[in-house]
Amino acid sequence: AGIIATAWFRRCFMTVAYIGLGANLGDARQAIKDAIVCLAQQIGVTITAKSDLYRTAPVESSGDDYLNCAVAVETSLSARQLLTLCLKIELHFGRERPYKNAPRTLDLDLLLYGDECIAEPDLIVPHPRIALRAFVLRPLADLAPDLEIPGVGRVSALLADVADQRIERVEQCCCP
Ligand code: PH2
Ligand code: MG
Ligand code: MG
Repeated sequence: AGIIATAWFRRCFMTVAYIGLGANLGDARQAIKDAIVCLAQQIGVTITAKSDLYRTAPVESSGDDYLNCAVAVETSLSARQLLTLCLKIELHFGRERPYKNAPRTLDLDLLLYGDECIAEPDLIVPHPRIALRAFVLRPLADLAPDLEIPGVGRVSALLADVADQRIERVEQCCCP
């Protein structure tokens, strides 16, 4: 009965979301690792999978190469609450926004929230540039290659279209 109740609870109250992590300022590798630990400690957020860690060329950005990865979470938070949490954690890790796409100590992007499509000025899900960026699609493919991004397409198929972007795996799973 416990197992059935738990399955029912998860189906009714939990959403699977995907969060992309990136950094190219300071100790990017440490910031990403620590941010995942920080996410995991939040009430209402369980990390269910982590992608490999990738070194990626800056896209419409400058500075050093980025490190990027992604995590799958199971959450009882709303998309809005999850976004607010991501922004709070970014600030905790010293995020500054001197100009658009500036190099950053930590970026946490809400990529997907269940199969929801949300279009509010400051909260767009699926992430608006999700299909254009290997640094998002490659880590997502580690987590869910067959995932159908609502209104966009299947992760594995989208990934084939960004094969020209420089990305290399640097670590098998970016967390302890
Ligand atoms: N994030 C951006 C802009 N460009 N390029 C790479 N390689 N990785 C990123 O995470 C990234 C970017 C805006 O958030
Ligand atoms: Mg971003
Ligand atoms: Mg961001």
